[in-house]
Amino acid sequence: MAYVSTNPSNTSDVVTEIELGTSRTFVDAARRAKAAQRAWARVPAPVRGQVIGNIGRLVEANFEPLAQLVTREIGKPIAEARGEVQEIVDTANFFVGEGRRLYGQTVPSEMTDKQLFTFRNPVGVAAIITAGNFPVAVPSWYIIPALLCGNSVVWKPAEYSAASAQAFYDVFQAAGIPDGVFEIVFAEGSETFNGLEQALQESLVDKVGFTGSSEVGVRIGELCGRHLQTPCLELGGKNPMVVTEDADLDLAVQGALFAGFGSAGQRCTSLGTAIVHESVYDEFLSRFVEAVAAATVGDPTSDVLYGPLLDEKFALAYEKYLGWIGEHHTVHGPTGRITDSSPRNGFTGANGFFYHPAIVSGVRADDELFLQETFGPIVGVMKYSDLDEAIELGNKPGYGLSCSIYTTDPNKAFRFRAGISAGMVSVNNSTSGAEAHLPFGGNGKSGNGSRQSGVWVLDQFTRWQSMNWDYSGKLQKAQMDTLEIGANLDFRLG
Ligand code: UN1
Repeated sequence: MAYVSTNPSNTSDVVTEIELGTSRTFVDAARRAKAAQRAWARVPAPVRGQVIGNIGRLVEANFEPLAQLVTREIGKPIAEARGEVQEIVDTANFFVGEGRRLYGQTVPSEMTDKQLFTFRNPVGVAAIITAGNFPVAVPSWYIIPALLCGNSVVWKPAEYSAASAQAFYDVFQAAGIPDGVFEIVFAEGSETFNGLEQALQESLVDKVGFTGSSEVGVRIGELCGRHLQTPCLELGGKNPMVVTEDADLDLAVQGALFAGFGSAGQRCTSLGTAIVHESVYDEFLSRFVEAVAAATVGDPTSDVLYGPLLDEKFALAYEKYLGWIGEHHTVHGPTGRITDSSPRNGFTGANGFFYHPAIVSGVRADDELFLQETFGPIVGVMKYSDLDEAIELGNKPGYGLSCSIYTTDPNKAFRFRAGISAGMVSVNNSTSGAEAHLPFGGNGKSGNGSRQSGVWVLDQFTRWQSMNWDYSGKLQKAQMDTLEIGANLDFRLG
């Protein structure tokens, strides 16, 4: 079946046409990956690190075309697309060094003439399934460490970012990865799921990495659980931003603007609800509304706050979320698609999936709008009166990816950090903006506690193996043949 990936800023611009595979295509790729993995694992880690270094250099050499392609295919503003490509380079740079570390330990034994060791072993074949809102950065968070650790990878990117995925794949292949070690498969969700199920049954996949919706994450978690596997799940978010009574409001508004509307609110780390202290609520709200009204929306190849939604599928889902706006809410400005009959000041876009930014105030804790992820340019605003209440509200939707607090009081910042369930906490910063070497991941509906990036992701793509080596020349039994040193435990001072 053919799939046509179009430019969401101008739907008559066809970016690429691809052939979608079936579950069989997926299983075949997993089989090739399985066959290639052992030889790859035997390549010394520092040499695998060199390949990762080459990937970093190749991405740098192809930086601008890759960023432009991301902008053309999913409508991400070019400045953010460049940031995204930079994130691949940052990840590669980090893992070059890890190729020379990938440390195990030497551990003392309780017996003489015996030594204990630990080693990190690759897991095997990693099946990586990613979304298209970060079509190249997020895949790199999985694929680079997976390869570095000696795994082979089968990657199923989102169809609607197929051209960006193919470009990413081609650049990686140019770095000298042996045949079969990195496979790409284009397929729809249901075919992928069936293929994954079969591949797990045939022991062709040893680890699953998935970035996408909580709903699909649950299904993948169930499937992996049946095969005694723990997937690395990076799911949705309903990320709160708390603005305290002592916050620098200009800073908070700037942060809310970027967190809520950057990438048209389509990051899993996007701001969901601003929870604002009652004493600064009106002031924050009016400044926020003003800032959003003044922002430029439109052509993502230029300097805009945001461009179109990723694809038609996302536009339709977003329209459903807009339906959650109720009578008790106040909506500041028009909502829905930007058209000739619903224009926006300073709009620079054309015929694409462009939507008005929506600020909805008067949000309540039992609103769908408060409880569910609303992937798109919409931010809820609500009031709180004491910090414990704000923390409780922040946790209530049951996600736990990222969050933010704007405050000038360290006491509040640390109380918030300890109370909030999110995997990432920003203080005086946007809810988005993870750096490539800090743990990234969520809890609750945002994930199963797995963490990507930095040294933390090594635990996803390796398994610890322990070794003990007795060179005493006799059988020494652990716990039984250990040396004992006597002590006078009845000894007391005075
Ligand atoms: C995602 O939306 O899946 O911190 C990841 C950020 C980005 C990553 C978001 N660097 O917002």
